[in-house]
Order: sequence, then structure tokens, then C-alpha cells
Amino acid sequence: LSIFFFQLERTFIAIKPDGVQRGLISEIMSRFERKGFKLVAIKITVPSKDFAQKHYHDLKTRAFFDVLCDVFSSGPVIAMVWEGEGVIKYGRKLIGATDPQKSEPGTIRGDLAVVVGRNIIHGSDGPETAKDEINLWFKPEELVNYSSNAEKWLY
Ligand code: 3AN
Repeated sequence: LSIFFFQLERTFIAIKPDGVQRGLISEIMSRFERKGFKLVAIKITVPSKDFAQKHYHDLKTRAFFDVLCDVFSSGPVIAMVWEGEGVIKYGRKLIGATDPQKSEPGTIRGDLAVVVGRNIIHGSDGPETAKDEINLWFKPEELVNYSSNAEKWLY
């Protein structure tokens, strides 16, 4: 798999202010880590409301957009890029359905959240949004390339 120029899939994952305030950072990260995905970028930051609006621009016509952006910019967010085979789609599976009342037990939202406005985590919903969100949140040099031994057994 160590073909030159081969780039494994990457997705943008954010632990939202409610997840951070509830002390769920390591719980959430460990689920991605134990699955076998690789962390290639991470930062903690309080997004401005303007930045929150950029991040959620796809939802700007929705009634909850303003509240969503207020909540998202209300405190620290853990912004991350995770890498691995199928990480975009499977990351969504680990996260669970948008509404925690509908997310299955065993998923992050199913196990740890109760209402849609406090669903603790964000994950890119497809290859295009993953690319856009990674570019919005990170400079290219903030993404780290490294090999881990685990990649011999997982990818
Ligand atoms: P997901 O985060 O699962 O991709 P989206 O992109 O539809 O779901 O929604 C983005 C965020 O907007 C959700 N994580 C949630 O916080 C909020 N949201 C979605 N639907 C509602 C709703 N009906 N009422 C309040 N907030 C909502």
C-alpha cells in the first residue's frame, strides 16, 4: 500500500463545544483511534460566529442556522483530520444519525447524546465536503504525514 503519491482518504471531524464541555474528547477520539483510523491533524480553537457560518454554509437556509452557529461558536471545538480507508463514510457510521434519538446504541451520538441541537460531534458527509472542510480548518502544512506500524495490519 506504500505506493508513491497514494493518498488515503481523509475526513474532517470536530468535537463541538457541548462534547468538549462534557469531557468527551478522549472518549470520542478513542473510537476513531481504536477502529484503526489515523489522526493527521488536530487543534483546539473557539470558532468565531463568522467562521461557524462558513463551516455550516450548506445549512444557511434552515430555521436553526443562527442558533446552530451560536452554539458552535460558544466555546472550544476540537478540530481534527482523520485518515484511513473509507474514513468518510465509516466515520459517519461511528458518529450515528444526526438526531441522537434516532442514532443506534453503539454510535457516538447514540451512546452519548440526547437532542439534535446538542449532538456533540460533526463529521464531513462526503468527499467534496471533506476536502472543503479540511481546507477551511487547516493549512496544508498542519497535516502530518507519518507511518505507523499499525498500517501493516490495518488500512
Ligand atoms: P450532521 O451533523 O449529522 O451532518 P446536518 O449537517 O444535517 O447533520 O446538521 C448539522 C448540525 O445542525 C447538526 N449536527 C445539528 O447540531 C444541527 N441540526 C440539524 N438538524 C437540526 C434541527 N432540526 N434542529 C436543530 N439543530 C439541528
